[in-house]
Amino acid sequence: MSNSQTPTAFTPSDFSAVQMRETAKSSDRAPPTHFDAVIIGAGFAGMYMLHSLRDKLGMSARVLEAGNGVGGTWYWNRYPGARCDTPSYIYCYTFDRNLLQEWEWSERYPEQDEILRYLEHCADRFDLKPDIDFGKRVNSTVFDETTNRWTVRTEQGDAYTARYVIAATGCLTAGNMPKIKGIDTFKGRSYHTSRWPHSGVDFTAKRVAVIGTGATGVQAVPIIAQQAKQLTVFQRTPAYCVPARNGKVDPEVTKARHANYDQVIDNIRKSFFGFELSFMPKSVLEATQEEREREFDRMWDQGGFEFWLGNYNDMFFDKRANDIVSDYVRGKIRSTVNDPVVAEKLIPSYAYGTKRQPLDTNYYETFNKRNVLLVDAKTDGPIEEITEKGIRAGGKEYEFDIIVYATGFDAMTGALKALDIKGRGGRSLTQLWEDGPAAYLGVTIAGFPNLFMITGPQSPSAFSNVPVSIEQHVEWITECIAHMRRNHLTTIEPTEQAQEDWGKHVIDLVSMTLVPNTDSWYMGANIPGKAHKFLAYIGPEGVGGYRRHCDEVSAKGYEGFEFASQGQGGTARTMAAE
Ligand code: NA7
Repeated sequence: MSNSQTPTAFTPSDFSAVQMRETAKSSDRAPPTHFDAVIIGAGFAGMYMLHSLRDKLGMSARVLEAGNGVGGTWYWNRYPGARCDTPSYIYCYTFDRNLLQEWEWSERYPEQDEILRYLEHCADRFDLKPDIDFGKRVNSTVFDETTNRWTVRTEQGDAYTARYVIAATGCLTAGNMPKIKGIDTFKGRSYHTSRWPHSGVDFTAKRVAVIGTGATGVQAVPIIAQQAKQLTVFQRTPAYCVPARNGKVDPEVTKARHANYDQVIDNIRKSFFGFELSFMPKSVLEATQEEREREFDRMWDQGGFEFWLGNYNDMFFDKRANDIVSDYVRGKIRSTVNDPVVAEKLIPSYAYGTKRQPLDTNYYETFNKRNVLLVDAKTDGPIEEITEKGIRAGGKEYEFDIIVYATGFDAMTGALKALDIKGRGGRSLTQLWEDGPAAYLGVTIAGFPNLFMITGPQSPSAFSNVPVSIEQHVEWITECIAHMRRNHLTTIEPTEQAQEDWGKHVIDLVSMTLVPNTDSWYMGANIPGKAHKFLAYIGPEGVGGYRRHCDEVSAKGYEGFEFASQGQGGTARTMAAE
């Protein structure tokens, strides 16, 4: 792969063109090519989907991938400090016990390049690459009701037809480049963390701005601050960070986990969020102050998501309980940041845990460095415009050589909308989802036959350890397609009623928590104009309960779905059971 094909610095309004440079290859229109299934995306999800359909069901399948390599998220997000916040031993495939035994992770939280090496290894091990077309960005996905086939087209001019389309496009794929006045006028270099140059960026002796303090900004800021002459962090909403406490994995621990992987897998599959964590079976309001402090300190010292997903069981539900947890983290920020004025700017006011928990390594400490400045939208004034020389905020112009946009994603729906999906009667998914997504079980959509989403909206997806949810969806979809093939069924789609009921269930459940009260990407609130609607699923028993529910749906002959079979006499539509 030549550097000319990799993302580079760019004019921000040219963001989509940057994504395109990655894929700019042949533009000749090729004749349609037919497969049983087209899978879009070659990350964790697309790779396992290909392996399942091709090697378990013997189907012809083709993966279309915009990048020039496998890895999805881990192919694109190469910014300084990029690493997974899930412990490595459970951020991997579990479907192949030999693969689990073969691979040894070096750190508690794997770095981007280690995950990418792992996925490369998996692609080679399962011989996936011959069935992946790289450098193909899908821009049209249309269902033909006369043939019951999908036609999938790419920006490169290719056309594929398939009985099934599986969108393995990821939850956090479509980068959010904010529409800030003057954004193209900046004469220095601009980068978005989700499209980082493969050759890296040298910050030495540079004046650098980072816009955004979500999980990405929190990882990047301490690393950039080590190199840059001057780093200015533009914060719109402060984050509650918990220490990652990353480190090398003790070989004895790895050995013990390898000896016990069946139990680990069982634990994560049945768990609430796909981790070996569960809430404490107690209200924080019932605990004595001494007991709380002891538990909070224990989780804080342990590091990682336990403080978020293994805390007292009323933290997500009761504002008074949440206040106690929030105050503990606020206290930690105050005691870490030397300048009390800066510390107050870094302290969030919303309920702890209702935005994605960033894990940090020296994030708050970085604001004690002399070369680091925090510009807070609330107290110093919001960003007004990007100028030729830098950024104007709160009436003051700050000058930079480099601006890094750590401004996140059009989460959950952005990548799906980019496929320009049209179902029965030419119905556009983008239009249908104007008021927010609707998807039965988060896997399928009424009026879009044989279209499946892996970790789609209204499934646990980004509110879980994603590989666990990916494997569950891939296995459920594989079994569903196997069922159709055994029963000579041509199409499957959910009924409008089932979809509506599921959507109501999703909203009813999340409404019991504090999550909808906070503006976050979980709620679609980070993108101007996007509908405010919860985009994931938090069930009464989480990932484990959701898995059981999906299995019950299939065991009841795919309850809520409608099948059609195409015989000689035309199409018969049934609520089929095996
Ligand atoms: P996030 O979590 O969406 O964070 C993006 C950050 O950028 C956040 O602090 C935003 O503030 C800020 N932002 C976004 N637009 C603007 C504008 N226009 N002006 C100023 N600041 C802005 O994305 P990440 O990449 O950090 O993390 C995404 C996920 O990737 C993460 O949760 C993990 O699951 C992996 P806001 O909070 O919206 O006020």
